[in-house]
Amino acid sequence: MINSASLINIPFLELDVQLKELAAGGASWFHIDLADGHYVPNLLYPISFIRQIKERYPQVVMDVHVMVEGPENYVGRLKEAGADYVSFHTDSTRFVVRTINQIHEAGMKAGVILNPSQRIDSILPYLPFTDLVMLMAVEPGFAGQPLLPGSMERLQALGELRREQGGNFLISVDGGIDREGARRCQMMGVDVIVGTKHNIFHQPGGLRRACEEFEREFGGSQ
Ligand code: S6P
Ligand code: MG
Repeated sequence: MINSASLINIPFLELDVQLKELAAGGASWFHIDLADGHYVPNLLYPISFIRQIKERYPQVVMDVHVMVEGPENYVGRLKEAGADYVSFHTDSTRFVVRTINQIHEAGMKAGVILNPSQRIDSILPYLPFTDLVMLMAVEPGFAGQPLLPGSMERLQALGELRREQGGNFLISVDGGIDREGARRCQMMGVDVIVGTKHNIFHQPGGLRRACEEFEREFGGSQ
């Protein structure tokens, strides 16, 4: 599985140091949350942040989580900034397939995201088009939340849907997954776990060691 470290966990004044620790620990994806204050009641990261991180860590996959209304309006600028995966919420636009196509036309990978209140099978129409499905195991918008009950069962259902449909998209989970949860995720065939305070940040041995341990136990980058 891939550990996609959520940069929201890094205090701004410690960005330089903690990004180096992540890189030294082998983190190959960075998860970058964007929020517009409309889709969710929070404001997160200017697009220029992605560009600055990508310039310094060109080898790291920029896994951008777009929590905005009308994500189709941001595709061009995300491409310019160096985004690799652009994932958006299916209820944030009336044009889900069109937005996926725009992301692909810009040369990026497209992901669709399921909120805790959405049915798993609501994703069906998009499966032939998407590169990744991300399941929210917390409500979108804020860091610091516990895993929502039922999230593991929902991941299981998503894995089964992928098997039934013969899809080849990645399954990603954002929020609240601790090490034990990660073991269960691995058995369910989850591909990407967002790195949070539950698994890599705020761990007793430090950030670098937590990343190395994740790599050793769950290994493999895509
Ligand atoms: C939530 C956001 C998530 C969080 C991540 C880290 O809106 O999409 O990506 O940043 O879950 O949160 P924490 O506090 O659990 O480390
Ligand atoms: Mg996120």
